[in-house]
Amino acid sequence: MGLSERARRIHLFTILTLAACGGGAGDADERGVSSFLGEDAAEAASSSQVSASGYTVVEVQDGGSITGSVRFSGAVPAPRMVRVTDDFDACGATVEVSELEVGSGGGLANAVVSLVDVTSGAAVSTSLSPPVLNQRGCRFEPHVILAEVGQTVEILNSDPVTHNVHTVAFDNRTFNRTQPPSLEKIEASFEATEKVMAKCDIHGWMTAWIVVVDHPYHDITSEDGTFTIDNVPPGTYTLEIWHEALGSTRETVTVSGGETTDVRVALAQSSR
Ligand SMILES: [Cu+2]
Repeated sequence: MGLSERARRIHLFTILTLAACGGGAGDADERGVSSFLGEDAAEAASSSQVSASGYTVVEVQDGGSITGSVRFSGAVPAPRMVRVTDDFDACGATVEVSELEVGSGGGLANAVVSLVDVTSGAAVSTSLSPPVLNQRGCRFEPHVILAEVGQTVEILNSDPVTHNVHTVAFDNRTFNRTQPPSLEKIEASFEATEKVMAKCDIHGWMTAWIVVVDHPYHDITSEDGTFTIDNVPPGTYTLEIWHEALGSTRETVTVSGGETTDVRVALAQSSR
């Protein structure tokens, strides 16, 4: 395909030291996405859907892509071994809890990569299948999911034991529900863009993140740390890279029509 041949490579080998407290609360900037609409966007808005935050759904002409990878720089912390005190059949005798999932090449999984200042583009629903958060082997799977504002998230329990789904949020209503194996699913939806943490009060190591979005320009890094954001209207944007344990950082990216911009970022743990 011509896209990769013409790919414009911008290598941003940024080693970042992040503030120790930059974790879960690092969403303030995303909530502050500008609602200012330029002339073009304002014109498009007259016949298009506009979200509460000012994002306008338009037909994307000659979109470009952002691909790249997020790597972890530094010594990977050893996993923590948690001794299970109950529900051995489902959870095992011990559970290995890793703060970071780092692949063999240093790729960092479960980082959320987002365009934080995009004001118009494709509809989010075209890129998201109904999000499902499962509880299996006393873990949430996957660890991070995306959900559109107002979209139904299905929370399942595949284990033969009771779990408890308790969300931690600031801009969304929280809930705290017990889920025995007999309860096929819990359906939840979220009103505002935010990174919502879900945890199980019964098994303290069980955590997950539901990233509530109002546009499609997000991705979650895979096991090798790679990500792809497609169909981006040409322009210059701020790309945020967020990880629950490492906080967030931002890069400026320029997207040209029909081309791919490559972004490579390394995150490091702060010296605490
Ligand atoms: Cu549980």
